[in-house]
Amino acid sequence: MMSPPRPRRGPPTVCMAPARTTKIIPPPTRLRTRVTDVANVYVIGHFGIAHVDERNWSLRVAGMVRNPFQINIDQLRALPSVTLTAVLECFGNPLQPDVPTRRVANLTWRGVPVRTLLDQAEPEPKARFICAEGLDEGEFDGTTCQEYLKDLPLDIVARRAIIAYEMNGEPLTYEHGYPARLFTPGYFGTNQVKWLRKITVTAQRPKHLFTTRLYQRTQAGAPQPVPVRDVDVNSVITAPSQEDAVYEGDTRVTGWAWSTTPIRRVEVAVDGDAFDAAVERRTADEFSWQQFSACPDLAAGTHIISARATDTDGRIQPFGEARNQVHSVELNVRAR
Ligand SMILES: Nc1nc2c(c(=O)[nH]1)N[C@H]1C(S)=C(S)[C@@H](COP(=O)(O)O)O[C@H]1N2
Ligand SMILES: [Mo]
Repeated sequence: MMSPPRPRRGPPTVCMAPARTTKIIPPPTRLRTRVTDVANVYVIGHFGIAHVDERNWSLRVAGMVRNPFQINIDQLRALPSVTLTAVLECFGNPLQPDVPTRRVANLTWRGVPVRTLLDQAEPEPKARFICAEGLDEGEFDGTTCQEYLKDLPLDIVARRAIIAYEMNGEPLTYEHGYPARLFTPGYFGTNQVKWLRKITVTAQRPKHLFTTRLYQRTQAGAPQPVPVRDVDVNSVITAPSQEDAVYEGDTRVTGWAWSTTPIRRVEVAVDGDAFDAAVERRTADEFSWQQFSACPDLAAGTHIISARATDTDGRIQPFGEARNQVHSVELNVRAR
């Protein structure tokens, strides 16, 4: 049960409600449609869920710009919009780096390119980042914050980020960031700031719990931790699942694979014997997941089916102890 929103002090634009921890979402093996129903999308709010009154909402664009300004929701909706389909994936609990989460969805987003707003604001030549601020506030990991804050590289944001106000053709729900959120295709969920209120253009990364403390990762061979941005190469098998009745003979194995760059190969393995699956195509500037399929001939008995994706940058899913580790399903194949 969700308790009623608790009014916060200050402007009457937003109330914080506790995050609904009971939302039951299907396991990844049940995400069988290309576009995931909003009902099946995971929800993360570090401080809870913000309920925003759109009549008092505005988005401010400021910082190292020549023309700071703010717009209200009607002005935002009146601007030319784009629609795109892209993956939303949670990096996982920042305090548990090696636990696979498989909180992922593929959604259709509609919104205004951030570039449109930047063109109006005119960033100064030294600007390198945008800092996106959410209206939510509260405590996480023992630290009290006045806002959720993320910094993103200005060049990537100008190229592909949108101020999203619709998911799957409907206005965003409260849980997913109503009335508007930042969405940068190809980036992990932590960057997709919900309940967006401000974009500040800067030359440096701001220090904040959610910018320089949490959501940092040290990649193999790199000396310094880097912020969590590009999604990793990953895949899930969506059929068959363990609960399905599977009979000996040819069985169609399908699933979704995604990364920041397109997927170029998915190996499906039956009890460790790998072969190449067919993979849908994607261009470098689309960010939808891609379907893979294969038809192994399965004998009656127990089999482990797994899928391992490789992207066009040559990144391959690891076998174990990683958030994006190879996904496997155990099947009990029956005799006919
Ligand atoms: N304002 C705000 N935006 C946020 C968060 C948050 O706590 N506050 N959580 C982030 C994280 S970690 C994820 S994975 C995504 C989840 O988006 P969803 O709840 O719409 O699925 O929102 C991101 N944006
Ligand atoms: Mo997340």
